Amino acid sequence: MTDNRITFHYAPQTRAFGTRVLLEELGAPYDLHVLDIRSGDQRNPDYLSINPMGKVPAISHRGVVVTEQAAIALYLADIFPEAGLAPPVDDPRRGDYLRWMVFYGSAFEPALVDHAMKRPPLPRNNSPYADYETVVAIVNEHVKTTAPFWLGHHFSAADALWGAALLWVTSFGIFEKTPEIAAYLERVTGRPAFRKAQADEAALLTARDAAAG
Ligand SMILES: N[C@@H](CCC(=O)N[C@@H](CS)C(=O)NCC(=O)O)C(=O)O
Repeated sequence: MTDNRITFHYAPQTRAFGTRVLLEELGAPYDLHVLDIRSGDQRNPDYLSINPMGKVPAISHRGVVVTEQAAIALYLADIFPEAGLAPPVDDPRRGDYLRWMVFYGSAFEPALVDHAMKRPPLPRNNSPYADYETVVAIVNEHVKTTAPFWLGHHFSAADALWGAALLWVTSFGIFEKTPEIAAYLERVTGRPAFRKAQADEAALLTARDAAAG
């Protein structure tokens, strides 16, 4: 029998949350390796041998290590095809799916972080994401026109990534919670997997605080 168990390198209240949502949506078996990033666990040599960036999330699966949220989501959704959270390779929706997963890390996050940090914008033709306004407009237009989920009718791994990220950026006030974004977030965060990931994370934080005294 193939061992499909995942080791999930995770820290609460981080970008690893979306991966946790996806693992729950997939019904994937996983063991948590919890890092305390406040005390620098992510820079221990053991962890740097897993992710030299010293970042979470990361996963280990059958001797394979995957880092970067979007890559992890693409990998997991393909490893558990029975959950139907990734359009198959010959599905016409596959192109859109791949585009949005990569756009998240290569355009959306850098655009938001640069803007939030008030970094001077690069000339549009040198910037990997054109400009902040374009990125925001593209995402808002997508959410307005594609419903109920990121790729249309069916929940996919793209929703675990984008749902967790939009929840994070709207709650930090660095992305506007338009009525359409709010409605999308309600649909994603109301799902049992999302709620379980939130409840499990809250329990972990409570246990950590109690242990710290
Ligand atoms: N590009 C990475 C970013 C991951 C990331 O920034 N993780 C943060 C937590 S939200 C982290 O591990 N920070 C610890 C540190 O940098 O020391 C991804 O998308 O997975």
